Amino acid sequence: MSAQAAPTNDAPQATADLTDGMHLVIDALKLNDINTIYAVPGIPITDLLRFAQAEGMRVISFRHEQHAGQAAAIAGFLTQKPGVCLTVSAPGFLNGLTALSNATTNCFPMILISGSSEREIVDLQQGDYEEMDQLAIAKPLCKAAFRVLHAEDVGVGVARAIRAACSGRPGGVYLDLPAKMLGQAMDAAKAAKTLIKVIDPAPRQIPSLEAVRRGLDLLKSAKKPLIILGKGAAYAQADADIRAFVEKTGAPYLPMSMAKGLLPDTHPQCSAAARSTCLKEADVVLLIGARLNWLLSHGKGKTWGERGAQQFIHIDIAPTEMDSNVAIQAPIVGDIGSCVSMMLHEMGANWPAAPAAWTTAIKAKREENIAKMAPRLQNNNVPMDFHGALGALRTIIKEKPDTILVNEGANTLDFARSIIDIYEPRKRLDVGTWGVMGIGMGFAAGAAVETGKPVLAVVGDSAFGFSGMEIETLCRYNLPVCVVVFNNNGIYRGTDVNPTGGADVAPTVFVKNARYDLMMQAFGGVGITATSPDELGRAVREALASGKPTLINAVIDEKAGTESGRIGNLNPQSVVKKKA
Ligand code: FYN
Ligand code: ADP
Ligand code: MG
Repeated sequence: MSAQAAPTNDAPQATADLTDGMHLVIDALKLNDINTIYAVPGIPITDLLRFAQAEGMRVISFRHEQHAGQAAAIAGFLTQKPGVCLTVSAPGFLNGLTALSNATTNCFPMILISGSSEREIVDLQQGDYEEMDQLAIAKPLCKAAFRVLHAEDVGVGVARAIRAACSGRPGGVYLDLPAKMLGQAMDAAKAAKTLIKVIDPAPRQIPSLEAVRRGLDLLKSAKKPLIILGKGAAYAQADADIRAFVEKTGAPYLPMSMAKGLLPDTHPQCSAAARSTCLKEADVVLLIGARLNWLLSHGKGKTWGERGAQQFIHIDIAPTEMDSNVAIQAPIVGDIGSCVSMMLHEMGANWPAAPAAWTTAIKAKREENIAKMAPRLQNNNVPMDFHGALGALRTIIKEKPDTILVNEGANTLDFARSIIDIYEPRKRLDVGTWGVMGIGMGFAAGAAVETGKPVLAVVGDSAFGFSGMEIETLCRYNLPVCVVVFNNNGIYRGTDVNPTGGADVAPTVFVKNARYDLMMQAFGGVGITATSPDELGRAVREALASGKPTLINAVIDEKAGTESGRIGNLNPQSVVKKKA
């Protein structure tokens, strides 16, 4: 589409038969059914954002590029189309890199587009405005990176970015657009011919029949089969086949955090509540879209019973993921939808039930752990502890299973993962593979914009601090997000003290009894403080029913937290004896 009259700025008025780089970027995105841009305006992209909005795209402006990028990244995870984040040059580009890297690490399709300085000045290091070789800096942090120097190449650049982000293992892509190119004019009719509608950006990767049969033979031979579902399985959107496959095997399964809800956490085969036993004792482990990385102790050591006796079947779209940590006896390389449907077909009608001795043992362990935890979830203590507060939220998600839960923190993350059951696919969005604090408000905004569903963001007070200013963004777009800040006065807890007795507080302690709810009121949102699980439950129900941007400051006992939640073991232990 040729350029429209600029809505409100002094940019040169494009004439009917001319277009320019900015409009070609918009046309290329719209041609590929990308209709939302997450951004922070500024030189040289402010007008591009104005034009995009004038041409019917949704433009969501944030206060910091990292959170615009996190919103774009989670948009990619939820829709399988690349989320697009647009930033200014240099500092704005750098602010977007955490999100670009996080998308790549988590295999979310996302495109970071940044304005940049002119090559001829940057390459001679002559000191341009925000001079930086952004393409070179981005390359190691993303799946692919491209620069477009001529307006007639915008169509190719956007097409390549889309295909790189979505095909194979999805990930983050960087697209570098120097300011001069954005203003480059060209004949509109000629320009239209340079645009590319990407055909089949994420082609199915069909596994070999031999690999599928090898995997099924190994699974059938198992005395103690275990299936582990990872966020790749959630991303695949092959929900019905995955459920049918898991149920056909009858085997216990473990959902990694963002795979929760592929089958309801209350499913009889869900063995999350017997995690340690499953990992220690399984003899054949089928990984579906889950990597044997740190979250699974690299497939070896104490977590796996030190026996090294497990045999692994691994379904992943990335061939080089196989053997990355331990030997994989049955690699099945392909997209999960194709792999699972082929396995279902090859299993035929008479697949043997999983060995009863194993399923019975796991069921017993699961019920024992659930029974042990149950009473702790019913308390109405004041000040609240994590279990009482999360017990109230657990009940609400059970009542409203289509609510999207965003979760970050240390104790707030780790306790919520095992306490709040998820019932539908892609309804739990959290810190994922990299443990990034600060995904909260960006993920909440992106999920609300992309799905229109109610979002409940349950975040630690420290985690909230990384993106807290974005509650103004939530209010500005009136997004249906209820933020619950678990306020325990600090990182992990609020009780550390400065051993010197000096005036400075301990490094992990915050202002006592901070009123995060008043921040939300400052922007016209609903701000409430809750001091008991009952109060918290009432306030969240009201917020989800109203659809209004709400922040609930949930006062948690500052003694309740543990250092680093469930991963305290990752902290180095000092040999130096603490001064008495
Ligand atoms: C789980 N469990 C349950 C339930 N669900 N018991 C009762 N009821 C329910 N519903 C049990 C489970 O069987 C385990 O007990 C225990 O609770 C913990 O389960 P979890 O959390 O799934 O398992 P674990 O051991 O913590 O998993 C390791 C991990 C996880 C690394 C995958 O901790 C994780 O994902 N951490 C992310 C940390 C992070 O990224 N933090 C951000 C940075 S903040 P047992 O089976 O008896 O062991 C840091 O400071
Ligand atoms: P809790 O609910 O346990 O009190 P908080 O949100 O208060 O959790 O604290 C979580 C904290 O964990 C983070 O804010 C941060 O200080 C720490 N942390 C752990 N891993 C990371 C990481 N990868 N990046 C930044 N902070 C981290
Ligand atoms: Mg805290």
